[in-house]
Amino acid sequence: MTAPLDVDALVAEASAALASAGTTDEVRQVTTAALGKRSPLVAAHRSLGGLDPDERRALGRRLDDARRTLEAIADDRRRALEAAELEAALLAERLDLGEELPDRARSPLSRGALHLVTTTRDALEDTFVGMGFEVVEGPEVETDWYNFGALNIPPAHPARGMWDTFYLAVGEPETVLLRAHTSPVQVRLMEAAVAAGMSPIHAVMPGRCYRRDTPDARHLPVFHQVEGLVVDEGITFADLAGTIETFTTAYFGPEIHSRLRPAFFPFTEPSAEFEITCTLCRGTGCRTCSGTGWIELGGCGMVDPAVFDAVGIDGERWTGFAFGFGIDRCAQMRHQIADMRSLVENDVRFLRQF
Ligand code: FA5
Repeated sequence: MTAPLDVDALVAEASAALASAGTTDEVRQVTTAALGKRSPLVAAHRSLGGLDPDERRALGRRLDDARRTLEAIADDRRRALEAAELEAALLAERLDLGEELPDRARSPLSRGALHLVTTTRDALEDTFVGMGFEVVEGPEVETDWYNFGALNIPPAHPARGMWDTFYLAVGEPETVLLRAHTSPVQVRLMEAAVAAGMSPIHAVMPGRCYRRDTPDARHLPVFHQVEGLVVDEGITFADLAGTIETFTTAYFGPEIHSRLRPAFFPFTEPSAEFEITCTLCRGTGCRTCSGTGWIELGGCGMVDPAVFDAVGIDGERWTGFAFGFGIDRCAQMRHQIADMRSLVENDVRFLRQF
């Protein structure tokens, strides 16, 4: 007969061991020692058969209670240790790159923004799309034919002096160039329409242009234009004037007026210069408008029959108008920028205003 088991002492001892267990592994070891197959508790259970029924029932109940108590304590301790172990692992694996960086690098990033010329181009496209035009683009590196020849400006024609052109050292001299205006895109568009069996054209063609112009308050050597072309049956000069007026008020607001002044372009006849009220002085005259109160935005006119001939359109049946004006000039007028060179100096203090 073995000495009777002191159940209370066993429970007290095992709970103290569980309370001081520092890892889930230790909890497992203590639990196995107190409740496992070779534990005094299980041995006591096995010896229950040798007791009389009353003693057997009483001790059996105490042994079961002790097991339940210890299991509950072990569970709580295991859960608490698991949570602590997880937290420690997360802390150890955390990568905080920012802590090593100087303050400036940790401050919120300032977001970039689109350049004023880009947002102006977008707004102009939106205005024209709203008026029923589609948007088309063409190449910046052009041939003499598209930039000049097809536009009724043959080699050595005096009108070439209107566009001081950059030529590329490719092929025969002066045959490949950086386009000096967006008008070559009208030629490409009309050729494509003819190739597709000819149907009406209502398009605007925005893009970058290049000229050997000295930078000043109203000129840059690299600038942007938007070309417009309408070809249909029965188009007249009144349609052109109406389109220019509708565009001016839609884009600049009702207080800005437009006017057309007779001009010359080899590819339109009649031709006009398209001017708007100077937005800097509201028409009274200032340095930017050279004291005239008006700023030239672009040129326009009825498509010259010679251009229709060059692309193979029947000028007896179809008529059309074209216009071309500066996008940078538009941005300048819309935002009252005294000097166009500010647009390309990349001073963020200036650019951030828009
Ligand atoms: C032309 O380039 C013609 N292709 C416009 C045209 C198209 C006329 C269709 C008739 C029919 P012009 O050289 O005047 O025209 O230039 C038109 C506009 O482009 C100018 O009024 C101005 O707003 C802008 N522009 C011209 N050169 C510069 C420059 N160096 N810097 C900034 N803007 C410029």
